[in-house]
Amino acid sequence: MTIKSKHITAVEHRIARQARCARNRHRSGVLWLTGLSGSGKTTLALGLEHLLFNRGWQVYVLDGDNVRHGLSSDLGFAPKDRTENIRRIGEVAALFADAGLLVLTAFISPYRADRAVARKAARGDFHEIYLQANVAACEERDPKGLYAKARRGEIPDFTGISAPYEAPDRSELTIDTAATTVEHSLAVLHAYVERNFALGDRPVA
Ligand code: ADX
Repeated sequence: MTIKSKHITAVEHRIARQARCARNRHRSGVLWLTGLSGSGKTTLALGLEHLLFNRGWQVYVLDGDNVRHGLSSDLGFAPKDRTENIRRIGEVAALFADAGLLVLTAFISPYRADRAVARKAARGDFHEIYLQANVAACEERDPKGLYAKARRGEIPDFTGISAPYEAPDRSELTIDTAATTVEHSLAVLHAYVERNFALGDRPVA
């Protein structure tokens, strides 16, 4: 990334990230959920956040539809807008991770190169979770009625219909959400988080 400002010098924090993680009794990092609209990103991110919060974790969800009401309210769905959306979220997620949180992101993030940029921003603490539901399954669910609108030509650049989705080739975890229940997907995600982020003995909720 190029930096436009000149004469800027980064400062060292006096509280190390490890100290924050030790206090929270879990590692911090980014769990990056990617998949088509309707693949279950928001449902699973919110479910996992709830479950982990109740067990004492410092956890927060960044969600596409929400972020597009604020931080990314100036962006649409053209490729360069999506790239900028994901760049911003990647940087914000990295900051949250630096603050000691486990960040769950729920963005379509259709371009491999953009996800690679987000991965780089998190400097290694990035886990790409692919929610592998195909267009037919997502269209069948169509929770917001957007696929029907896109088919009628009312939404341009709609992912899976008139805009591409590039499936991950290096995801840390893949869940076929078309072939499994929400409860089972949540259990898989929870087990993954415990394996990769838990530290020491935690209180039982
Ligand atoms: S991303 O491509 O930049 O990652 P993001 O996750 O922020 O997308 O936003 C996707 C959400 O915006 C979808 O869940 C859907 O509700 C809504 N949406 C509106 N227009 C589109 C579109 N053209 N393509 C995909 N999603 C859209």
